[in-house]
Order: sequence, then structure tokens, then C-alpha cells
Amino acid sequence: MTIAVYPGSFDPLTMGHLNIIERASRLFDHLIVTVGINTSKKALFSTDERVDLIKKSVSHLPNVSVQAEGGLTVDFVKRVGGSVIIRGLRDGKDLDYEANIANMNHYLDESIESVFLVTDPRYAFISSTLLKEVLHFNGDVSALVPPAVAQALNQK
Ligand code: COD
Repeated sequence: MTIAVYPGSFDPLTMGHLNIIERASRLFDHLIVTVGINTSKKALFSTDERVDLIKKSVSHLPNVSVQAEGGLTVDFVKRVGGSVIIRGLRDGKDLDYEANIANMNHYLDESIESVFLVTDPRYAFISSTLLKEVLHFNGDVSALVPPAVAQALNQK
């Protein structure tokens, strides 16, 4: 049984993230989505809110679970008996950034491999950071996020 972990800030979850989750869930026996702490980002939703929104958005995927994780991703993967970290790639900039993280994670634990899924072109331009910028000026991003997230954004 292969367990994979998809860590991210997910602030908020977008259709790009959800597409990666759906595809990874078909590749592995179990996928755990973890809401982690990115020390360089300022959060819009609390960790609990993000976990709740992801749970609502993946309820159609029986082999996916969601939880918060405050420590190192590799320690979490080891703790749950996992062996794979999933990450998404939108462009060359993501590749540079993700390659460094993957190498650091590999340095921390050689037994854990990072697997990258290339974004569906429909979602390549979506980032949580850009969404928050558009929202700040009252732009409509509801089609770029799952329905539960769109509803929560309306209430913010
Ligand atoms: N299409 C496809 N993939 C996408 C899209 C999209 N539209 N948008 C984002 N993604 C991908 C990103 O490339 C990334 O792989 C993943 O989805 C999550 O993205 P974010 O932006 O929500 O999450 P990040 O990158 O801010 O998450 C950072 C973590 C919290 C995972 C990271 O800081 C972390 O692991 N923290 C714990 C400490 C640790 O272990 N650090 C690693 C050692 S350096």
C-alpha cells in the first residue's frame, strides 16, 4: 500500500490544487492532503478553516484524507508510513522552487521521493496569491475555486 502526502498552504484551495488531488488520488492507494505552515506567506483563512474547506471539496474521493501539520513534511510522511510527496508544477519558476524543496526533503530523508504533476493548462494561471489580490479589489474568482471555497470567500 503506497501512501502519498500532498502538502501545501492551500490558502485557499483552488481548482488547480483540486485537479492535482484528483489525479494523485488515482495514482496512489491513499493520499493525505496536509495544510502546512509556509513561514513566508500571510494567511487569509485559519488552518482549521482550510482543513474544513478541503474536506468539503474532496468528499467525492474516498481514498483522500485531510489534516493540519505544523512540523516538517518529511517527519509527517514518515509518521504516517508514507513514501511519496506530491507537488504541482505550473511553470519553470515552480520547477526551480520545487526542485530546491525536493532536494532539501531528500537530504532530510532519502527514503522519501517527491513526485511532480504538471498542471492542467486550464489551471496554470491560478495561484492562491493572485486570487487574494483579485479578491482584495472585489473581482470575481468563484469559477477558479471549488464551490465550498467560493461560498467561504463570499462570507469573508
Ligand atoms: N496548478 C497546479 N499546481 C498548483 C497550482 C495550480 N494552479 N497552484 C499551486 N500548485 C501547487 C504548488 O506548486 C505546490 O506544489 C502545491 O500546489 C501547494 O501550493 P501552495 O502555494 O498552496 O503551498 P506552498 O507551496 O506554500 O506550501 C508550502 C508548504 C507548507 C508545503 C511548505 O512550506 C512546507 O512543507 N512547510 C513545512 C516545513 C517543511 O517541511 N519545509 C520543507 C523543507 S524546505
